[in-house]
Amino acid sequence: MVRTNTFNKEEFKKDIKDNCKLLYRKNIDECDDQQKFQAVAYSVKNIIIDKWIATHKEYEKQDVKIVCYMSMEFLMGRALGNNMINLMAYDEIKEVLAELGIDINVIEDQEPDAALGNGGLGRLAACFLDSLATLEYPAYGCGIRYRYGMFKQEIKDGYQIEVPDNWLKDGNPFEIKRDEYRYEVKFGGYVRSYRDEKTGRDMFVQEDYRSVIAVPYDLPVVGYGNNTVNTLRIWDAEPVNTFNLNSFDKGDYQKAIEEENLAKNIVEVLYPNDNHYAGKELRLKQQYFFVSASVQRAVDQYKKHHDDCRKLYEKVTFQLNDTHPTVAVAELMRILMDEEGLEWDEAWDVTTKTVAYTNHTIMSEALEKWPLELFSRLLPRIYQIVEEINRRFVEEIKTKYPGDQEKIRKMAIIYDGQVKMAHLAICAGYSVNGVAKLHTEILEKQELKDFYEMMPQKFNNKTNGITQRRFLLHGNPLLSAWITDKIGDAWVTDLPQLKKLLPYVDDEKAQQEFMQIKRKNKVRLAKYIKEHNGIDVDPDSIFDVQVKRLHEYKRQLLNILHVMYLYNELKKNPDMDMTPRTFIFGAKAAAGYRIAKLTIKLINNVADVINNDASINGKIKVVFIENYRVSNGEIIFAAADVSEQISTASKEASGTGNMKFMLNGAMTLGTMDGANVEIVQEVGIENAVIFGLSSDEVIRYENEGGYDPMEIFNNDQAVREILTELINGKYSPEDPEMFRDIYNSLLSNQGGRRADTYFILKDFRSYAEAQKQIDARYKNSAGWAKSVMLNVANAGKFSSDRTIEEYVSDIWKLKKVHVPMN
Ligand code: AZC
Repeated sequence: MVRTNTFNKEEFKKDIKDNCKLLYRKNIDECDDQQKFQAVAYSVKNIIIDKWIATHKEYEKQDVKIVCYMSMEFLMGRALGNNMINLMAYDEIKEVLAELGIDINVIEDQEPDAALGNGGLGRLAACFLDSLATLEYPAYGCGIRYRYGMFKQEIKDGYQIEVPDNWLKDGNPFEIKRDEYRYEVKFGGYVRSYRDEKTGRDMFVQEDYRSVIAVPYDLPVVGYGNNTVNTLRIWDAEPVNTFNLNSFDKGDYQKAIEEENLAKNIVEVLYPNDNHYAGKELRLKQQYFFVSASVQRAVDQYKKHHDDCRKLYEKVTFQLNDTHPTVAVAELMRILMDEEGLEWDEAWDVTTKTVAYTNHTIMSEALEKWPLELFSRLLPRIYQIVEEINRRFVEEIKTKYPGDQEKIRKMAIIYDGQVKMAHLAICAGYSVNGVAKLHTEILEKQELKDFYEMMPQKFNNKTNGITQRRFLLHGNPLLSAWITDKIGDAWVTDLPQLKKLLPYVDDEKAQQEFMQIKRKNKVRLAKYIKEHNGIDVDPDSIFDVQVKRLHEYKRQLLNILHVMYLYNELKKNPDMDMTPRTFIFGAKAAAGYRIAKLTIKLINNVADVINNDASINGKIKVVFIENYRVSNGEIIFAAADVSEQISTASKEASGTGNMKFMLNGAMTLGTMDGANVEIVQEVGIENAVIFGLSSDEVIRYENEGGYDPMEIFNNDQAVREILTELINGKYSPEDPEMFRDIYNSLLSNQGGRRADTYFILKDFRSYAEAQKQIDARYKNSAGWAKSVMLNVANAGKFSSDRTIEEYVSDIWKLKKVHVPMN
């Protein structure tokens, strides 16, 4: 397939100028930067729109099967640059803007990140959409149009402050409101049942409910160099009838107010928890809201061309991104039975061929379990259906394992006064997948063992991936150009082509070119850090980076404890031979996650002390980058030498940041966890630095009730020293007790929680050794260059294009649709 664009520079220039007039009644020179961004974005949308129309015409014409990727989160980042890239018009548009005296980077920086997600799970959804459109597969992303996305993080006095992310403030030029696809979503009330005398069927009607209207906004998802433009459909909420508020109909006054509030609240804000379930009523409302609207829409779309809902699965599949959209199972059953008149068995047959589930974590605190009281009050009809699904499932378990109460306790959907969403998703889904080999193995052997034994055919692995269009082509233009110069540009849609770089890894000139590019990217990041943090960092130091959500299992604490240790070593031995190192952190902590926020404060306080100690000659610098997100992430990945992937083995389901670093030529310093295992397999163990307990060892310790960190404390003087520094005021002279909770979490059991739950002290020495190895390896500059080039050359597997092809052939069974343009 030939990927091309049909870009006309002069037309485009005129279009931008016209937009300035149409939108702002101004000439282009009178517009401010935000207005210029809007004008440019509308011009780009103008190119997209014909393709978007053509794509959906073609889907209808060919009556294709479509995947609905159902997700509470889509962490899209900025759209403008990505759309320009995928239209293959980036350089041309950059030129047009230059001719108008406009700097493309300034324009791109005007766009707020669409941060409708927390971390890996939401960003994965965004990468998947990019790959689906590029590979010409029919797909919808289905989600929520949060008025406020992931909060903006400010660091004040070392503390994280959460600032609301008003991302829609200036309007979103790419979105289109689809008023014609409005759906009512009902909450609460009760279910009235009666027998329909004509048909003899039992009927169920929800009464005395409160409802909202779901209104979709569509965002284009542009395929790379083709005519495919898929849709991310995110739902906004509107009150059923605002008019009631002004009426004198006092009887409805209360209801009208309640519905007005429901509409206002339901899509107000993204819950800022990553890998953690908070169990809030509003969250369940959000889930049912977008799921109900999406499923209603999918069924209506199907009925446009088909009259037999028993074959719905031939035309649509719902992929559940974690358990968050799992009410889709019961909602689809409800629509098929209560509205389309199918019998239970018929509806169940359709549902279990339509819904598939992806698990993204084994962390027990992330498992969604809704209290029966809440669930049945909010969703009375849905609850009835879940009860019946559970009743039948328990019968099945009894038949398969007669007399085994334990199986029922462990597998039932409803148990102990709770609805267990993962059990519902597994019971109803036709596919259950993990997101990396190791993760899927742990699911099968441990976490979901009983389910795997009962229905092994459902289980499969889909190792995650990332899109090289954003994380290399857009984020790292220098390296992209270099690669294309060496091997051509086929890698943009076929990442394993990077293997063609192998002949260059021993070539001295190529190594130098590669490291020069890395250095330029480090200078770019250094500039960003200077502008945003006011800290000078040395581009010739090793950039050692850990950017990801802040979570205890990801062990940012291990990293900063090691920095404290290294600092002590350096103080004791000022002539210590080490390459200067810049430790770079970036992480948001959930607003209510106390120990995570305290860890941010610790990192910043350690940074303060070390960065201001002139006696170490700038050999160590510590930087905490404020408000880590997709857009500055692109700059960070491109500049990294060392990629810190140091989660406690078995805890990180996959990780995807690890892949972004690898693709940009950083060395992984990591544990054998998640996709790190597969990264090492691809690049060779000698081109990564691996340390720490294995997942088997961690699981064994956990089954034995932990280990004794006091033994390490008592025997390892250097460890004792840094731990003591947590409570002697070295890093918090104004309040020596400040970090007491971190100290305690490492050394004492607390209310059912084991001391050092995440084996930080257990892995400390092994980590420190690994860090030493990094220093030694970096000293050999040719060896280092070769290793990081090998990382790039072997990153092919980690394209989300590969992941999507696997989902398509094993789970979704979609056909490619080539969209013609006339
Ligand atoms: C994350 C996993 O923690 C991460 O390892 C994985 O790469 C990512 O999903 C994408 O699969 N999980 C989450 O963000 N959240 C939950 C609830 O699992």
